[in-house]
Amino acid sequence: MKNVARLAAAAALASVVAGHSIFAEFEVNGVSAGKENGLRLPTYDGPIEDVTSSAVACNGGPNPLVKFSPNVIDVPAGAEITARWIHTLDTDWRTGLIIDASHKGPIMVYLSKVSNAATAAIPSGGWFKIHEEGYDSASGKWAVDRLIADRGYKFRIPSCVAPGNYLMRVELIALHAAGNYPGAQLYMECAQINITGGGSLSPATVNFPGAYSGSDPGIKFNLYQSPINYVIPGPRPVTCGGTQPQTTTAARTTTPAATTRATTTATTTTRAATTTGGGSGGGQQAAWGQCGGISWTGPTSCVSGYTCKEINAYYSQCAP
Ligand SMILES: *[C@@H]1O[C@H](CO)[C@@H](O)[C@H](O)[C@H]1NC(C)=O
Ligand SMILES: [Cu+2]
Repeated sequence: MKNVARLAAAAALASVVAGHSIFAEFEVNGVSAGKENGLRLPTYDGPIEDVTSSAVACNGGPNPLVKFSPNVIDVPAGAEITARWIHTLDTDWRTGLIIDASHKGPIMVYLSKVSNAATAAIPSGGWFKIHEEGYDSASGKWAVDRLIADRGYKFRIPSCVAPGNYLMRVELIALHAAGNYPGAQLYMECAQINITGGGSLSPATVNFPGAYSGSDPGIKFNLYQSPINYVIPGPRPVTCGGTQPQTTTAARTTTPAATTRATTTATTTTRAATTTGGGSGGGQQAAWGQCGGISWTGPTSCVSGYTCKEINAYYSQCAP
């Protein structure tokens, strides 16, 4: 009966693109701001692939922004944010598809200060990174693997960020087809937040477009090599005077000088690796899902109307 349920689910997904995802809700210290609240959203869950387009800042372009929340969400500096990506806006993050497991890659968060987050034009400048996580060779997990396992992705607003309104750019990059450029799939939406408390951080900033190029090793990247040495694109995240702004729980008892060095890398590695199911054996893969490739053990046939097409030796997907 599991298979029946899976087939029914696959059939239901056949009319939409199964691989994609959309950042559509967030929590502040464990309290949801409400689905689609405080966000600028497209209804289509597709990626941005052109890192030189203006849509690389807060989506739009091929996925027009059509859902504007009128609300700005208060976020205390130092707060823990949980970002919820869901496959489509109709998905329930508790039970539904988050993003296809093939879509491995890093997760990053940037802020840009604006006067009124509800009404500001999407800024091309002023962006600074507050969090990043790529690949952890110790656990063999990408940030996206943790997002899928946890049905949400946690990060912290650095306590030293200056108070005020910001657009918060929460970004996931799927690398399954990133061997050539364009190919990396950037999934980001921008939240409208008002940081309260905080400090007086005055960070160096980058532009979107501008922070990434098609030749960046973090954008043009072969996911299927071994060992994996992944360089997260963009600048390194800001730090607050040696205080690690990430969600690591390890107590730091090092000297100030050593701490300053240690905090320049932000990948958290303290979580135990929880595994997610990979391929599921039989059944038919949904539209755009993975259906083949070296070490793939999941379904190799596709739902009606789709055939399994090879993208490279490691990844085939169900295409019309
Ligand atoms: C941001 O928060 C501060 C501090 O609570 C408040 O005074 C201000 O009105 C808020 N601004 C917006 C635009 O929400
Ligand atoms: Cu996709």
